[in-house]
Parts: sequence; C-alpha cells; structure tokens
Amino acid sequence: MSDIQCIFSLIEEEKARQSRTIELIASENFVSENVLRAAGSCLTNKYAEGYPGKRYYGGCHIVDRIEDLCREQWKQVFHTDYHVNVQPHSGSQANGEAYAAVLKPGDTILSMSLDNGAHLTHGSPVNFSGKLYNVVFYNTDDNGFINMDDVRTKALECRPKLILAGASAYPRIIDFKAFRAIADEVGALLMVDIAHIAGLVAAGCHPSPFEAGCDIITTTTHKTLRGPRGGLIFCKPELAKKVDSAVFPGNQGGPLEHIIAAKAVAAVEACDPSFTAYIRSVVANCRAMADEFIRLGYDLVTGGTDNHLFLVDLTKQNVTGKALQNALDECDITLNKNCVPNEKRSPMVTSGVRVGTAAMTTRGMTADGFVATARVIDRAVKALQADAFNEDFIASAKADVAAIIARIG
Ligand code: DSN
Repeated sequence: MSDIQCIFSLIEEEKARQSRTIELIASENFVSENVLRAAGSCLTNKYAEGYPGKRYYGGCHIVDRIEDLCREQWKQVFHTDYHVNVQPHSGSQANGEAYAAVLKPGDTILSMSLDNGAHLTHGSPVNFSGKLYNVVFYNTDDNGFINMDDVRTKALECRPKLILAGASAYPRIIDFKAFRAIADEVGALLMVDIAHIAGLVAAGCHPSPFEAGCDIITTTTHKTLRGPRGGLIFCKPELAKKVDSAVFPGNQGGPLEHIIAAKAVAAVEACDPSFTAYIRSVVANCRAMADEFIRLGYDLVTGGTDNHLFLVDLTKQNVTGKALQNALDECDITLNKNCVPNEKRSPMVTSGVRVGTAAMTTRGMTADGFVATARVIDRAVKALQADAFNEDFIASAKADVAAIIARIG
C-alpha cells in the first residue's frame, strides 16, 4: 500500500469508528455533506490575506463574495448587528485575538478556572493566556454553580480590564446580564466565550450574550453549531477595527477560505427552522439522559443540566474519569474524563466524565437511546467496581451499543 493509500485507508477506518460508536464528547458533532463539500473544496488553494475589498493578493474577488456572505449570514444566525470576523482558525485563536484586541500583556482578566469548567485559554497558567495576562479566577460554589457573589467580590478587589464568562464544561444557564452589571460596576469590558452553547443561543434555548450587551463574543463553529472546525469573533462596532487587526495581521496570516465557505454553509443551515428543532431535541435528550443517571444513583455536578452537556461525578463510585473513559472506548462509547468541583485528582485522571448529546442527536438518537446508553455506562462502572470488566463484558456492552445504533439507522 502506498503512503497515500495508507492515509485514505486510515480515514476510512476513522469513518467506520465514528459510525459504530456512540459519540458523547460534548464538543463534537457530525457536519452535513454540504459543510464537508465546502471544506474539501478548491478554495483551499487560495491565499487571501486581508479582508474583502482589501486583500494583499490578486484573484480574490470570488473569495471576497464568499467571506462577505459568511459574515452576513452569521449575523442573521444570532439576529445581531455586531461586527463579525469569520477568519479565526479555531476557538483558541479567536480568544487570543479577542484579548489582543483590547488588552496589553500584564492586564488583568477575571475568569473562571479550568477545574471549575472553563477553557485552557481562559487564563490557565500552562496556556498563553495565563502567561501573558494577570489572571484572577472566580469560583463555582460547592454544587458547581457559578458564584456571582464571588465574581462581584473579586471584580471589586482586582478591578480587571476584562471579565470573561463562558465555559467548556458547565451544565447550567450562564447569566450574562448579571456579568454585564458587574462589568459596568467596575468599568471592565465583558467578553463571553459561547463555544459550547452557541447553537443553543442561536436557537433561543439559552439567553443571548448579544442581548445582554457583551462587548466581545467568541465561539467555535463545530460544536453545537454543527459547522466546520473554526472560530468566530463578534464585537460591538466600535471594537471592529481593533478585532480585525488583532486577527490579521496580529495573529494569523492567510485565512482558510475553504473553511470560511463551510462556515457560511453552516450558518445557512443554522438559520433553518429545522436547526431550532434539532437544538431543542439536544437539550431534551440531555435532560432525559441526566435524569437516568440520577435515577441510577449518580451525583451530577449542579444536580442536572440546562444545556447540551452534564458532568457525572464518580467520586462516590470510586472510579476515575480516566478508567471509565478507557473502558468505554473498548465498548464503542466515546466520552471524556473531566474534573469535578474541588477535584482531588490530576486533570489526566479526574473524578468525573463529561457527557454531551449534540452529536448523537444529529444522528437521530432519541431520548430512549440516550437512556439505554446511560444504562450501558452504568453497567461498565459496576463492572469496573467489581473487577469484572473483561472480554465477556466488553462483547456484551458492544452488542448493546450496536443494537442502540441499529435503532437509529
Ligand atoms: N476541546 C474543547 C472541548 O472539548 O470542550 C474545547 O476546546
């Protein structure tokens, strides 16, 4: 087999893996054929540094139209007049570029920490954000809810230049208006990272940071928005120039015009009424699955969920997140280990797992399938506890998974 055949054979293997597994990673989804077509198109050949109408290279008149269309379409998704930059290659880059637009190195950011459910780029000491800026963290309470009293106290103490709201592993509604009030009280800018909940915001299933008057809003396009991998930055019009120059030439070179076209396709899809119905099912399925875990005796961080994900705290079961993730991999169920509030284990081990319903809802799984999946996961936990996670168990769990998937076609 040639090296190229080997690459395509591995892609086929991955396609088969995706098709036979139950995908519960809260940040993943399955894109449409049209998103794939645009992402795999000849636009990958084009260099287009700059912005529509102001490029550094020739031959950009067609990609200009695509990027303009993309920008306008994303404003429609969120019913907003905010400026949007569609060039960020990822959510992490979008966050770095948003900071660079309004902060200087050493400025203070008030943010939530990674172990409370935030993202690495929200100021983790091992990330550029924690190295470049002075980051002060607000906390969640003992049940895992964002503690708005702590946000206000810390904001009054540290007088941040920027307050950051948003998370990667937070199962509840975030009160953007309460953040806005605190930011106004201390004269801070308010940035919100909606990478996870963007689809819910678009579908009206989560309060909108646009309506709350947040200054900068970043997102990825590939989680609940079901688009290609990439980022977006929205900002109030008065910050548009600063944001655009922070993206290019500040942080990036040539934009990925094939991905921008795929983002445009995803935006058109997100404006279709069927997208709202999809997101409502994601949320309903998440509640059904979370309720089943509670019924089976598990502790969930915050006691449940309002969105597309929940966190199972396995402390009581004395099973680590890592052990369960690895065991479920063998049973064709994919999820990720996750820290829980007051985590005692390292981030590579953890005491919990994160479960999301966006991807399998796209595949057509309904509440029954999610409840059945919760029961397979419960059996895996019990097998680990009883030292009975063996070949026989794996074979029977895989058969259960295959049957659940067969029911969705
Ligand atoms: N890795 C993403 C997630 O799983 O939430 C965040 O970037």
